[in-house]
Amino acid sequence: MPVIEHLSALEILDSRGRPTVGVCCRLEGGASAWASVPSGASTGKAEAMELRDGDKSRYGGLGCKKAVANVNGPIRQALARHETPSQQHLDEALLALDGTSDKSRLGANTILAVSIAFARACAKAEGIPLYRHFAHLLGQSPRTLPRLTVNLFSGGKHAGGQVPIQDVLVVPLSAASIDESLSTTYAVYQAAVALTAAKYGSRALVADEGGLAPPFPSIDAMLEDAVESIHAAGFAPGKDVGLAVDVASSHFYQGGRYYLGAAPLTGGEMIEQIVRWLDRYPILSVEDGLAEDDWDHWPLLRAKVGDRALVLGDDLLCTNPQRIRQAIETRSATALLLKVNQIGTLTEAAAALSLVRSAGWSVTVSARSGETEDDWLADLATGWSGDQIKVGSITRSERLSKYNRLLAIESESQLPLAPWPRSC
Ligand code: 2PG
Ligand code: MG
Repeated sequence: MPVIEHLSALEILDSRGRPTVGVCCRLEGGASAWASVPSGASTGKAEAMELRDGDKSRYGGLGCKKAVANVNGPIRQALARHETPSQQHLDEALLALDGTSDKSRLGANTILAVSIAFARACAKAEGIPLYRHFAHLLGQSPRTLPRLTVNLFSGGKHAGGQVPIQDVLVVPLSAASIDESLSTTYAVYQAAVALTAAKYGSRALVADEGGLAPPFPSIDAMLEDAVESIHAAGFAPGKDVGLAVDVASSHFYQGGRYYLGAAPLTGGEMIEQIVRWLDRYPILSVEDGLAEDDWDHWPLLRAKVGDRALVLGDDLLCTNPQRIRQAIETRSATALLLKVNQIGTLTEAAAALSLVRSAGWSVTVSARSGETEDDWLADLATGWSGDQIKVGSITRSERLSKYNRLLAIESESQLPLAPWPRSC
């Protein structure tokens, strides 16, 4: 039975140069592991709270020294030298120690770093790869590798808002492996670099998640350019390579209206707009097509597009079992964007996963826009049989660490790639 011998934390920097938390967990017997946690920019209102120092003289208040002190102080005191029979025991102990509903006392960033470092140390102690350990937490074996959804173009909060929607992603559909998915994506990405240079005179400068972010004159131009890049790379749009979009519409929703273009749209009009995009472009997944609070319209969105594309909830659901239950009851979505740091522990994220699986939904396991070089997400997506993974573009090393880990997992496990899900 694992016994934590020592826990220690360090404030490190993420891919935006902002502080985040890394934790080292050492078990009796010597297995020791390190894990660090990501941070979002386009966050949902219902996300668990990250603990930040608030001292404006340092990193504009974003420092994580308090989070570090929580690990090195009360968390270590409570957990070290006690038997921790399982991940669930650890996570429940952390939740009890925190004692708040939003994890604001210890911080969701603090708690998650401990949760993942413990999981990785246990995998080491068992002598198995992390993805297998993650699978075992759910009482299963790894079955598939997640299909890639890769950021090509960025807008919204990840690129200074030159277009309101946040991401256009490519989905290598005909690829039969992670290896082939990445080489396909590379070809499309290079075609997009050439196309944006020719059209907008822009160098291949990238946004927070490594996507290209030229000054698209409109959302349609962004989507047309994506389709043109697929063609130019020699692939058939919708057959070899499809598209996914993160509309991230909570961030242009105000007073019941969507500020997408010149005229504000009602929820019904926003849905019509999404249907028009689906008519014109090979879009297979629509994330946050509506705002997180627009519960009235989500069932209509699902009814109108659920048989053509994934109706994927990010801000809507925040990986939060309570919100997911509401969405299942109201038939508001068909897929969960699973971000462990939105909820703060592996155990609660597993509960979220189990809920959506029982409703027959699909799951996209997702990174955040602020990431570290840590690659545990690739193991999680594999161990938990995520249907898709969303990590960002194929530039920037904090993204590549996850893709490269998937390549290594593929090479050692020979697991097949998950098929694109049928609509539910
Ligand atoms: C999203 C994520 C990842 P952020 O909205 O899906 O792309 O962004 O981490 O900024 O919330
Ligand atoms: Mg999103």
